Amino acid sequence: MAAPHTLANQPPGTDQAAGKTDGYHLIVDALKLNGVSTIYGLVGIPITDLARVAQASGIRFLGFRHESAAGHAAAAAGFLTGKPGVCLTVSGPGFLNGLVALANATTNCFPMIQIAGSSDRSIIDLKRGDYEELDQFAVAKTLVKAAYRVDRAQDIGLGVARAMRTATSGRPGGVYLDIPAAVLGEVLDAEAGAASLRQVVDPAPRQMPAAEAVDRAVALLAAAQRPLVVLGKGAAYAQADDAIRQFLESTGIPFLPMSMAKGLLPDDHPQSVAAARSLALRDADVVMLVGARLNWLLSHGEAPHWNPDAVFIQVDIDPTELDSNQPISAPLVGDIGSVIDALNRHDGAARIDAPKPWREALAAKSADNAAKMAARLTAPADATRPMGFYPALRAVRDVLAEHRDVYLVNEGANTLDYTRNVIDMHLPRHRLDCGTWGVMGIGLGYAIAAAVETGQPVMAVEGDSAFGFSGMEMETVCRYRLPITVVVFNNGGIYRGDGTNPASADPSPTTLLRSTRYDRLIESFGGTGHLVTTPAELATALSEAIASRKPTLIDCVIDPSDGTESGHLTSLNPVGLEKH
Ligand code: ADP
Ligand code: TZD
Ligand code: MG
Repeated sequence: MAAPHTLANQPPGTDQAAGKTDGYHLIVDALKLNGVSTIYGLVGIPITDLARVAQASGIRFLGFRHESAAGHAAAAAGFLTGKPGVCLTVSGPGFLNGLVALANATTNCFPMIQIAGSSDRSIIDLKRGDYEELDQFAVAKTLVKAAYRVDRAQDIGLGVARAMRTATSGRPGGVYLDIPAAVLGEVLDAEAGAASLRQVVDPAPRQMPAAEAVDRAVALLAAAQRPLVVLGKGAAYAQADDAIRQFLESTGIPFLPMSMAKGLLPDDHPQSVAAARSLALRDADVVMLVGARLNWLLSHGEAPHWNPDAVFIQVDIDPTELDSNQPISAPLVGDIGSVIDALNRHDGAARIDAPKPWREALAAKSADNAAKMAARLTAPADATRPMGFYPALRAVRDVLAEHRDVYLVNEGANTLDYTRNVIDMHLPRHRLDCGTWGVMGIGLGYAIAAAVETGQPVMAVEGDSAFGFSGMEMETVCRYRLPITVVVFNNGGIYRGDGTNPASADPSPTTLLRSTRYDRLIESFGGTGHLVTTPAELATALSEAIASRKPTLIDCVIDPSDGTESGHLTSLNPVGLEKH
């Protein structure tokens, strides 16, 4: 279909000369004014010209093959930079595809804005049937932090400013900004348009905790026999790395990083108890949660995983998070940087000193478990079977040890669990994974954003099923020539390859084609593919890929019998009459 005739169809710049502007230009101007330098999206009616105008104005537009991946990229950009990542979609189904990512960003507390064009309200509201008709505003509202609709071009500046403020301030999240097609094409006086724009001042203002709240927390920590700090991805997001490190090192309190907080302090830090997680949770008497929720990922703070007498301190920007699972004895509501600064400056901070017997017990357990892990990683391979997860990850670990600045994206079930446990991180915000929802499909979107936003090499370690959710974005990776290496752990299935299926002549529900050559997929896009069957081949391919900074896909053949159903989450599967 032909694009609507608007000023945006003209070469860039001619609009200003005529003293006129339009909705397309105003959106781009409003985004630029608020520091947006990249848009992740997928074009079509009515937003194609919006992407063109953005590009012509110097904003980078990354065009994807599916809106979910574009949305996940915007979400990752939000996590990495602390500024909302922007995703641009068409109306109806394109909007819905992107909405998965916007909801996921909201769940993970990442700042993101999805801008979608929408159809004619007078047709939508009477359900008269329009091209890609959907009441997008009503749909989005229930799933995201906030939804706004701009009904007049003169309100674009206000709409963008509100989206910026809402996505970033307080608990970050996803904001939907609905722009009807008619508003995009609306022409108005350039001067009035420019005057309508707004720059948001201090989009995420600091929020200091009250003095008595800090006193309360310090008193609990000073009296603790077995204190523990849990660092969540909120702590990574807060970019208060030095203050957090100072607090932990001056108090000696052992810390447990949640998966996306790995690297906030290096995983080989002597106070990390990642390798003694069970003991730390079971015995800690005072637990300080920093940007981590007591949700399913932390067993809701319940026994037997946790000490039933544990007392909780929680540092969070959202007061309604507190007491959502366990009673919080010392709420510390504020932004993590301000709260940790207040703790560091408190007169009583010097009295906080994690008792030696507790530190020694955790260190001993960590050493014990680390030795067990080392034994698993160095066990001689069974030559009669394909490579298992451990030998493969040993190769990944050894290569990454030489390249600590590489960003690691990770999704799958067994692939996720094994990789998280084996691969140490050394730098903050360098690990991105399935997060709070345990969602598949984030892989290539997150990897693309990490490469675009940081300029660093990225490695995505993907289960073969997980990869399939965004695999077509390999073309995007190749088109933009991004320094991304994707490793597909090809075990021929969701969780594991089943081989034969006693229940039906069809493949089992968890089966995927084991013979798939994922390396050939990238070759069709002009990238580099490798098929590897040994750890040595994997290590060589990885080193080459990182050094080349060129798009690479490594199909890594994994023993289909090595994984377990649902990885570490087997127990979440309901059991009915029998185990099927
Ligand atoms: P994890 O999954 O790593 O345990 P969660 O996503 O459950 O982490 O928790 C992140 C928490 O961090 C959320 O409750 C969110 O409100 C909080 N948060 C995010 N940014 C900040 C910030 N700058 N200051 C304080 N809390 C924050
Ligand atoms: N769909 C979405 C969007 N998210 C999900 N989490 C799932 C489906 C269910 N699911 C998991 O929880 S893990 C997984 C699916 C489909 C894939 C596991 O297979 P894999 O990894 O090949 O990626 P392993 O290494 O074979 O376990
Ligand atoms: Mg698999």
